[in-house]
Order: sequence, then structure tokens, then C-alpha cells
Amino acid sequence: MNKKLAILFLGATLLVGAAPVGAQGNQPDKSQADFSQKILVEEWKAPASGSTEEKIWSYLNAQGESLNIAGEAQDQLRITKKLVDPKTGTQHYRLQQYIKGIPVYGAEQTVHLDAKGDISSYLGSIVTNNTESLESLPKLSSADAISIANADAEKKIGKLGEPQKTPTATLYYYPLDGVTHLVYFTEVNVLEPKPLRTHYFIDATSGDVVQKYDLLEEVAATGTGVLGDSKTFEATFASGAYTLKDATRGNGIHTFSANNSSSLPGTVVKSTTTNFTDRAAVDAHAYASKVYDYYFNKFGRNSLDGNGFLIKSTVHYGYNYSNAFWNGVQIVYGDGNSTTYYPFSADLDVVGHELTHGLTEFTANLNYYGESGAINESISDIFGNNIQKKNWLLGDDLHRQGKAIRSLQNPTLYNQPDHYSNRYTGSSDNGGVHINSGINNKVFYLLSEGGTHYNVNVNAIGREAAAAIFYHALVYYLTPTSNFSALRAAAIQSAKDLYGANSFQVASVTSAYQAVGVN
Ligand code: ASN
Ligand code: ZN
Repeated sequence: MNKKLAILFLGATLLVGAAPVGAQGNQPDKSQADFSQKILVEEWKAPASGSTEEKIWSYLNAQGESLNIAGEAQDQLRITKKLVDPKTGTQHYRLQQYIKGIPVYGAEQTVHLDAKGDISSYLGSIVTNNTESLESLPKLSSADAISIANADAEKKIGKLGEPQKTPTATLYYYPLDGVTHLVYFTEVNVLEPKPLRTHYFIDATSGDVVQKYDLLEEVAATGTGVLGDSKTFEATFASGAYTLKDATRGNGIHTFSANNSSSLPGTVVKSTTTNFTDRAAVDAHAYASKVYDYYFNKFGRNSLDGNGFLIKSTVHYGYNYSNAFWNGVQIVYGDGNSTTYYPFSADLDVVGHELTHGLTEFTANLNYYGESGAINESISDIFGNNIQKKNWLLGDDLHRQGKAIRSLQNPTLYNQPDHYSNRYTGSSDNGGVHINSGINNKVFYLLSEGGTHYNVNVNAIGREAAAAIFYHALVYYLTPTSNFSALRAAAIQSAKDLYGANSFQVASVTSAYQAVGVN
């Protein structure tokens, strides 16, 4: 009556349990758990009468031994879910193995019925070794297990931040290396001090870590940038490909390609190996992590908003698009063109400039018009330049003919004023935001290196002190409509906060603004 069409037995060769993902860095500490899989393709005529559940039990009992079921199926398996596919009328049941009332981790099964109500297939795993003698009373509490897992994770990454999921610990049997352990299964899931998501199997009697494995799989990737330089950065392995997602910084740094379209964010950049060949994407990704690290290491700031803000960048925006911008949500880079500009992510000070627009929006939120807009631009230039720390130019790595976009040392080289009396007062460029930024860029240069400007002498305080003063002013003092005069006051106050009211840094800030005619 029950005509079997085909039975496929697959033993240890088709391991599914904790599937090896084929990449470094995510291997469990110990061997794979023992979940040999069985897959049966059937045309098993079910008895005409009785409920679907009854059909499933008669099927499983009829298969009995071939599925590793000793005794009554109902005593060992419980139905946990039932789904009906409305399109095909097929029914799909999910079951879970229990021993002594405790679920067996990973020992789940699915049984399928065709539209006629006959069994069409079975997939899954049932664990059988010495179930009679298994211990079923834990000595540890679930809280003990959570503490053990946390302590183990802390040994690896240091003091754990807030859990991202409320920790629970659930009792399971867990088969490993021929032994079925009574364990607590629990997850450590934190973002600080770095993103970590680890599954732990803690022996419920001894407290030993029976098994653990990481779910976030960070890999060190490599690639060549626009200018031919090789670099390393973080990527993630997921679903069979490496992606430009760095999960180690804040809530992440993700890099996309618009594939020369104008839709954002586009598609995340992928590679079949740990080497990435999209040069513009390599630079955007690697440089975004440098910008993140600068703000984190210098000022303890966790991303643009101070709260881990996910940094998204899109390269290959549009066609021959010769600009880059922050759109309030993410950074966007054009490819430049064959004569003047390389792809805009090629230059770290451009990447720093654009990301700093994001930081400004989350802090002083300087209006992008008139003097407040020029201060906004200058802040982006100062930090873009100071993150790269190569020279006093901005955008020099971007230019195919060795020129630059702006000079902080000598703004007049690129048609910017270096004194307030020469400021642009017209209405183009939002009232000169990319023009009048030269006035404060010169202040940054004078503070960093010192010098005499329009007969005013400024003593050097160094790049780092100058940058620290502007960071402090941006985060604590400036407002959306601050003008140059307010910037001067904010910078002097910041220097007092950081170095003391009578410090030489305060004197230098005061003379630097005097030198550019801002009082
Ligand atoms: N690349 C320019 C900038 O960030 C884009 C703009 O005009 N806002 O300043
Ligand atoms: Zn800008």
C-alpha cells in the first residue's frame, strides 16, 4: 500500500548543523556537532481517514528505524509549526526532538505533504545515543550560564557593553564527539568594545564551555586603491561572498556602488575572494575607517553622531560626475573624468571632508549659507586635511595634473580670501561657502605652524592642538547661525577650556583671528 519511490540516506557527508561557511575566522573552537542528516523523497500514501497530524505520526512510526526513531515517534518528537503554502496547497510541518522533556539542539525535522495529503518528503536529524542514561537535572542556573559566557567573551574582547538582545539561557541536549551533553545555550551579543555575537553551549553540570562559535565573521580584506596603493581593511563574509561591510567600527561602515546610476545607496560591493578590485570602493571603504578611527582615537567619538552612526558610502555615482557630497544620510562619490579628476574617494582629505559634514550636521549643524556655511566648509577642510596630515593642500591626491582644490596655507592660490576684509559678499556658492572658508582655513594653518600674517605674529601651537580647539568649538559652542565673530569667541573659549585661561594657546588663537581681521 505504501509505495516508496526513493529513499536517500545521507550520512556525515552532508553536514548541515553548524554549517562550515568556508571562510577563515569563524571556525568553532571544537569539532562540529553530530547531526547526521536524512533526506527522504517519498510518495507515501497516507491512510484516508484521520487528521494530518495522525498521518505524520503513522508515517514516522512506519519509517521508524530508518530515521533513528526507537519506540514511538510521538514520545520523542513534537510538532512545533505548521505551514500551508496557499499557492500549491502543500503542507509543511516542523518538528523538534525531545529527550526526557528537554529539546535536542539542532535535532529538528520537517515533514511535507502534497496537495492530495500524502507524505512527499522528510528532512532532518534525530539524535539517538544512550538517551536512557542522560542526566536531565542541571546543577547550574541559567543565570550562571550567562555569567560564564559573558566572562569568556570578556576574556576575548575586554569589558562588555550593553547586550543588544536580552540574554537568555535555555536547556538543551547537545551531541558532540559521541557524547550528548546537557547544556545551556546562550548568546553573547554586544557592540562594545567591538561587535561580537557568539553562541555558547555551557555544560549544565560542570559549567565548562562545551562549544562556542562566532556569528559575525569579520575578515581582513585587501585591495588596491585608485592611485595603485595596496591596503587592508575589514570586510564581512556572508551568504557565500565577501562584502564591504566593516562591523568592527560603531554600527558599521558599509560601502556601495551606484554602478553609474543615480540611485542610492546602490548595491553593496562584493568580491568572491578577500581581495577587492573596485578601486574607488576600496578607497571609500578604507578611508572611511581611517576617518572613524581618527575621531574615535583623538576625541573618543563613536562615529559621526557619537552613537555609532552607520557610515554608508556610495561610489560610481552617475557618469563622469566630478564631485562628492554628504546628503544628510550618507556619502556619495562620483568617478571624476579622464582629464581632471580621479574618482573622488581617491583622496583621504576629501573623504575626511565629506564625512565631517555629517559630523557637523550632528553637532553645531552650521547652516550651509553665508558665514555659517563658510565655517561649515572650513571645519570639513580642517579635519579632512588633518586626518591625512600630508601637507596643507586639500584634494591634491584627487587631481590628475598635480593641482589641488584648496590650500590652507595660502588660500589665495585657489582664489579664496585670507582676510575678512577680502571676503566675498555675493550670492553665488551659497554666499561663498567654498570661498570664505579660506579665512578660517588660514587661522588653522597659522595656529598649527605659526607665522606673521598682515603684520600680526602668531605663535605655533601645532596641528593637534588647533584641531582639538576646533573640535571642541564645533561640538560644544557653535550654533547653526554662528558667524566668524562667534567662531572667534567659540575658539577662544575652547582654548581656555582645554589649555587654561592664561595658556599660550589662548594667546595664539586670539592673535590668529586678529591676523585674519576677525574681531
Ligand atoms: N564636495 C562639495 C562639498 O562637500 C559638495 C558641496 O558643494 N556641498 O563641499
Ligand atoms: Zn564641503
